[in-house]
Amino acid sequence: MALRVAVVGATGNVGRELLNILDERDFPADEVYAVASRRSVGREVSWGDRKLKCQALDDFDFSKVDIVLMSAGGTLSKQWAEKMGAAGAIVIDNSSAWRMDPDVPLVVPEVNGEDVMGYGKKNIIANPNCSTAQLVMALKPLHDAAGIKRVVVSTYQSVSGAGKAGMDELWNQTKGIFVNDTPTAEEFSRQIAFNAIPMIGSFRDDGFTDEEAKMWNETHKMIDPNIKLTVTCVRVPVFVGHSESVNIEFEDAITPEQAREVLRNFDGVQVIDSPEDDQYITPIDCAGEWDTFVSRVRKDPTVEHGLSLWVVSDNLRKGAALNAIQIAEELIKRGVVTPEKVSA
Ligand code: 11C
Repeated sequence: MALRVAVVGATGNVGRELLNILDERDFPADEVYAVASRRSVGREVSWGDRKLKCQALDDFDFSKVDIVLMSAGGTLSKQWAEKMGAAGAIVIDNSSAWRMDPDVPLVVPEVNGEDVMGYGKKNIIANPNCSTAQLVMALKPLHDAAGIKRVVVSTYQSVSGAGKAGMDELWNQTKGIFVNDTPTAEEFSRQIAFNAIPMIGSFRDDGFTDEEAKMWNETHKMIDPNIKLTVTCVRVPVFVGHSESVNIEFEDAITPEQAREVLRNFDGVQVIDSPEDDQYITPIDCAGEWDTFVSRVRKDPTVEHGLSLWVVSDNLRKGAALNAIQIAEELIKRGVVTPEKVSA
């Protein structure tokens, strides 16, 4: 008997990717339950070539599953994750609700996979924000190689980060503009079609947004609290794939060639970087991929030891669903959940 998994938020962008990736990676589950809000009960979603009917969150018995993959927003996570954990399931939560809780590990397996072992206080493990997940994939090997002092990041975030409604808004505004419709902005604070919006989430008193603060807080928790980061998050009219311009100041010398080598040797990172052959990555190239891609690695001549780079990843995959499933795989690898244990 293999593992039993519940996907909560199964009809959303990330929920559907969770089901796709469980199948693609041949995750050892023999039961997968699709759980959603009451209005989605009975709706069918696909797990490979199997069809699952959504069950209501309110009625679901979480004691019958080993792992909950939860992507239903922070409010529902706050309300439900501890109860699911108390019922015996380990909850891997994709929202921001638990990330900074000292009793909840925040994990990108390639970066700090060993931290999953701290799952036990609440039976919850948090998945980082999508823009942080791909950032730490690039920062961690470089920090280990040359010690990062300070990072300046500007993001170019796709509309799928705001859910299916965000994708629909870009699609409808883009079509509408060709027939002289007046665009209405609902999911985003301004027109997103043919535009760029320097505000994601909500403003804080210090002028940054909460999306920007997530990137430094989560990087500190997963890699090193001494790394200084300043961040600007921007929404761009791209459907899938977040991009980041990353400028790094190091303690020690590191050349672009050394950085490319270090990045290439890190699991889950691909370096696509040959200006002489016009080779670099764009979000369209990374949609549907598992890896984080790095391009445009170059020396920053304005500081003693500096590099600039471009980091791109599928925000629904490494930024969300894939990372959550990798956390579940890490739990299997470390013997926390095993098919044998379940059948015992
Ligand atoms: C976006 N990064 O692109 C956000 C979505 O804290 O999990 C994910 C927000 C979060 O809009």
